[in-house]
Amino acid sequence: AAATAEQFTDELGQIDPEQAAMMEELCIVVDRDDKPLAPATKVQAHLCSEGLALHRAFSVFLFDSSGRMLLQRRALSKHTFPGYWTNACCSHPLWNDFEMGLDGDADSSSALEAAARGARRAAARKLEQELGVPAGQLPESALRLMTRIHYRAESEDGVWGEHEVDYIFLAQADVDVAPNANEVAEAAYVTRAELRALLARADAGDARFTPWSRHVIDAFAHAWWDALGNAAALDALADEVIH
Ligand code: DMA
Ligand code: MN
Repeated sequence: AAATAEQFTDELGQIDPEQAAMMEELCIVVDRDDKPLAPATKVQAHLCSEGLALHRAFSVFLFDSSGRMLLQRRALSKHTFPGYWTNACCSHPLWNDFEMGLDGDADSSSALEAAARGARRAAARKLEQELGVPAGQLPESALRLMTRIHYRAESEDGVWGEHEVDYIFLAQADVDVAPNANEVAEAAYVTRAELRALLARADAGDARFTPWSRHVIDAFAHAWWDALGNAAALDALADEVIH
């Protein structure tokens, strides 16, 4: 921890102090097949100058019972993609047995099942810290793993970036949302038509979407919308591929 603070003092000094305090979290560096290789601090894994090591992440796409999708606009205090619209909640499972799913009956489950279990736990942690969703309102079993995507994107400043295997979870539930202002500038439920209108605004340069949320929306979310509420149809849309 001391080495991190010393090594990246300049970069950490430029960002929001509450965000900087979380930059010693240990991300899970993985290979292209999503096999864990080593821990890396969040600061190291997200600095373009450090090479953006591929690491594990999750993205929750949350719908309410009437089928509206929860979007958030990232707080300006976020060093990556500040002020961008994105899906309900994203972050990283951490390098520990609990969030790597290596505790308990790990021996009897596949590597993907274990990793997904860990990612669901990280999602529960961040849904509470970022959006104020009370623990238990969205049980881990409610997070349906739809797919994984591998992507790399630099933030506009060229200093910070992402390079992730992102676990894409879908959930449909009515939850209480109380956004943490250090994480989220604004949260809003949108109908399919309202999302289309916001995407059109983004295409016109009037709003911005994070690259991962835009990709998932364009490639997958429209099909999910047709299948919402139908477990078999949602199962049919899920896969074990890293896109
Ligand atoms: C990182 O999200 C994860 C993805 C899928 C981009 P984030 O920047 O919101 O993470 P954190 O809230 O941990 O800073
Ligand atoms: Mn990341």
